[in-house]
Amino acid sequence: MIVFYPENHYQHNILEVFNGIIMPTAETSERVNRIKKELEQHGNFEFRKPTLCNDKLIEQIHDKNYLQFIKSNSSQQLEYPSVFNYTDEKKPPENSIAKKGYYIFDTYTPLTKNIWQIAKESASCAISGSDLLIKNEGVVYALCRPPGHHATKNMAGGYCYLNNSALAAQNLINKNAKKIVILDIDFHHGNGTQNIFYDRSDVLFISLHADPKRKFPYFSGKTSEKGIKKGMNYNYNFPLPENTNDNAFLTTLNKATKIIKKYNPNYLIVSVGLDPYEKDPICDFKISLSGFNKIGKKIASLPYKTLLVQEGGYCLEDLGKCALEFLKPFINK
Ligand code: Q9C
Ligand code: ZN
Repeated sequence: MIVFYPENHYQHNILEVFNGIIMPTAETSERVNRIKKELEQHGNFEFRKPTLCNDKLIEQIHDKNYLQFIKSNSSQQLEYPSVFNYTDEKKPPENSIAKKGYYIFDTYTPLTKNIWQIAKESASCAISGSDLLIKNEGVVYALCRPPGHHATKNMAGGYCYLNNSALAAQNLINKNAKKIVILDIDFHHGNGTQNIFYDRSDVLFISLHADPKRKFPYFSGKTSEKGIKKGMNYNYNFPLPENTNDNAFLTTLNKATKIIKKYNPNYLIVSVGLDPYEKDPICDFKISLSGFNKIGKKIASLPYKTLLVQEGGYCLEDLGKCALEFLKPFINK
């Protein structure tokens, strides 16, 4: 299996502010180091550098002013929002403190000195992966870091800056795909992907995740969020309770695969979070290693050209094994 890997990701090192206190984050460079090492030891994975994508593609998904905001950061320190937009003013502010609260929705996702280059390289992994699907090279894995599914059209958050899966989907649409499914199995709701495609019927979004009443991103991920305008009934959320186990997850995944088959997409993009894992330090599902293998098998049994895009997953100790168990069923698909 071909794997696209962002070789400069190790330069991306953040801290998060929680309840007013700056502290280490779970989103570290060691995450992708562990996954890479495990796949290299297995042997059936070929690592490639992505081709850096065109900014024009990014402008199709993200707001120009938001992109300008992340591109023009020149600070050497981590930059956090302090005051969030409390009005319904839609015009971007001039003030640099106001801007941070306008374009970042939490205190976990700081700007860094090279965030534009870093986020673009991560997105390019997913985009290069989608280009290979067109050439029919089998299933491709984009080992993206930073992750993408929380990034909306115009806001960073949840450790995400550019929406890697959404950019891959748009690239396929530009190259003549008519229907794409993005299936999101990360523990957290993919609020960014939902936001981007909420009024579109050409990209159907399905997310299995922790009930937002209990967990981040708190404000979205309810079953009642079904899309708007042309996108009505092209958005599906499956919020799940604490301690969701392999069987419960697979039962819900079955409902998702029925929706996918009915839509019959040209391509399937999977936002692969490994944070539903039973030992994940920040999550509360109970998916086992063999559970990831079963989830992989179920998704791999679908008859679509498939791109796997790495999102979250924070149990450093077992992250490589989680990835390998999930990926095994896709080798030689
Ligand atoms: N101590 C992804 O999995 N939670 N993002 C912060 C505060 C933020 C998760 C916890 C979770 C973001 C891609
Ligand atoms: Zn997550």
